[in-house]
Amino acid sequence: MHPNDGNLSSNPNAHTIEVLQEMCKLYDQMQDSWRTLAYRKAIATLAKQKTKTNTKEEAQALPYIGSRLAEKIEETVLTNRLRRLDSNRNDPRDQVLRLFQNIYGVGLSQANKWIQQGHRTLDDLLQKAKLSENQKIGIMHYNDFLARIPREEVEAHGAYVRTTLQRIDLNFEVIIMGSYRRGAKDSGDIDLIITKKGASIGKLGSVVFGKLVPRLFKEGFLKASLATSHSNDGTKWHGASCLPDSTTWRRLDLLLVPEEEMGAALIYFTGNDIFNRSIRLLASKKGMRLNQKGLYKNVARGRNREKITEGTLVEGRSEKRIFRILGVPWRQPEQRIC
Ligand code: DCP
Ligand code: MG
Ligand code: MN
Repeated sequence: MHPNDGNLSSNPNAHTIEVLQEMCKLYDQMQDSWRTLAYRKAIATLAKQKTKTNTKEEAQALPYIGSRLAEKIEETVLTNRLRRLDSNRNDPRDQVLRLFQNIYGVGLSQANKWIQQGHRTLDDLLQKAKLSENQKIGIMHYNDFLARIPREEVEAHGAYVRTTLQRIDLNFEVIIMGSYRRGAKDSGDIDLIITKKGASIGKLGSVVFGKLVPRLFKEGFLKASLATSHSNDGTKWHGASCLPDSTTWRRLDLLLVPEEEMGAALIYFTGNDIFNRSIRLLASKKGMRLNQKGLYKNVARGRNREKITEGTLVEGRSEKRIFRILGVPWRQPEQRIC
């Protein structure tokens, strides 16, 4: 789960969760996806407790918490910190690695490459490294993109896009998704679904890419497009936006969704990513497949669950019906944290 989903400050395990979240981030940056997932599940479990979890035994009795993690929870409660975290924080190489990996769009291998080339600071990179346009923007707006976006500001970006879009066509809708829809008090970026009743993906694309995006750039609201390798299927736009009275650039993601795919898109773009992984796994165990466009049946799968045929569409339109067909009790977005 994300630490800012729901209201964590009132949680009896708030401090423990904060420390575990830091550990989780370290493992994520080391691309240790197994430990990252284990930590995230444990964090979500702790966040649901009504009382403080103090001992190893108490922790281990909870779902998704094994003995090693239970020991770490006890250590955190007793010492207010984790030794493992301290040693990692003080290692200069890890500090540079973290600095570089916190550049938007930069992962472990790119960060390591720069370190091997002898770079140690953001200035080194700007002056000496060969950078892509995306990387330059990520470095120039390093602090902007790392900062959390208050809920009201997420709303203001959504409203800005909506107003501009509805001046082009009143029947367009803009829905704020991601951690915002899960009720988070602040978000890492702004995720918007753009849709219109009866409009095909081609029609949506021609309005959004042909009119909306150029207009938003001209007005100075959009500042940059940030291409990613998986964004060029004509349904997504990634970039940066900035409110008229501000100088802080925010990350903005647009997802174009035709009406008949709305339910599947709502599930996908609400997340969180862990929830998506588990609901997709459940679909695959039932011989179905869930992606951001729909729920499919009669999907032939091979030995390793890899799909052999696409299957036939069962449901795409309605979020609730997808849950029902999968046999998953309805969960409010606020509850979709693991
Ligand atoms: N998503 C996913 N798998 C990913 C990335 C995203 O399923 N690898 C889905 C679930 C996310 C949603 O897309 O909730 C939006 O992605 P974000 O990266 O914007 O994540 P959130 O909005 O959930 O959190 P944040 O506040 O950090 O933006
Ligand atoms: Mg988001
Ligand atoms: Mn996003």
